[in-house]
Amino acid sequence: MITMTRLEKVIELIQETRPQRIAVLTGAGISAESGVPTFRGPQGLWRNFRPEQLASPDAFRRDPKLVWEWYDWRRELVRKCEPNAGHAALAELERERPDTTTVITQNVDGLHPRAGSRNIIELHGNLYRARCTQERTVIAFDAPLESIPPMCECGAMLRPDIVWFGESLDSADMDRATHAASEADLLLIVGTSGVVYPAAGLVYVARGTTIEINPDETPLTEQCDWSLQMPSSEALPQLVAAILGRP
Ligand code: BV8
Repeated sequence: MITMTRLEKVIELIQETRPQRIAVLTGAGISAESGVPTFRGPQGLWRNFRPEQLASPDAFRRDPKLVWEWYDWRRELVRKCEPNAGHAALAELERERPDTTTVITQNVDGLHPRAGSRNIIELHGNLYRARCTQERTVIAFDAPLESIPPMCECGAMLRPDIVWFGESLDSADMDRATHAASEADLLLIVGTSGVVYPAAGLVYVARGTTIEINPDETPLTEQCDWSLQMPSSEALPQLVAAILGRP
């Protein structure tokens, strides 16, 4: 008796149910194989700093220079990374199904747009944007820092266009993400430890099939219909091929 692997069972389920509306919630794990450090775990970004120390309005008020140095370090690190087969598979899915594919990402690394995805909801902002602390205008921010902290033309300080702990997410983004997650026939939860809210809460509004892709178990695992404990760069190309009805 040859037992089907869990991945084969999931692929068979997708081939039978032929889900149309696909939403994907991604976290740092989808970028791990691109060389971008995750937050938690042995090599995580947080191993040296506690999130509150750097990714919070208090940290920025206390020491904007330190916070900007940390984000500048991350921008330069991510700039050297390339999207991987997982990002590419989601971009391919959207090319084939432009009206029914939504990527909801917690990541600020900009690898989804660099891979070609367009219908993206960046819940936590983006490393390559900055916001004026006075006028709240948002600018593309990709140049190496001339001065730390960088200043807006109006004379006020710029801050990273990132949602910090204790800051509310953009309500329009959360509404769009909640709509996409609840309307999806299939919600993929990829590379997230499922500890940060309100993003992790999107799994609980899903009404379609939920599949987690993560080598580790997370607090979301038992909430999902399926858990594929494997790297996303291996799983996503196979799941996208099944969704697109390819052999
Ligand atoms: C909010 C930007 C309303 C920064 C981030 C007390 C006071 C204030 C708030 C709270 C509080 N208690 C709880 C909260 C709510 C808080 C929260 O959830 N805290 C948690 C930690 C307990 N949330 C907030 O503050 C949010 N705002 O609630 O506003 C409010 C206002 C005031 C008071 C109360 C509420 C704002 C949350 C956004 C914070 N900003 N990022 C920056 O990036 O610099 S969150 C940060 O964590 C990142 O953005 C990241 O996206 C996010 C989640 O992490 P993950 O993406 O899941 O990454 P992680 O490393 O954890 O996991 C990676 C996973 O990948 C692992 O499971 C691993 O196994 C897996 N993996 C590894 N390799 C692979 C893989 N998977 C697949 N393939 C592989 N190859």
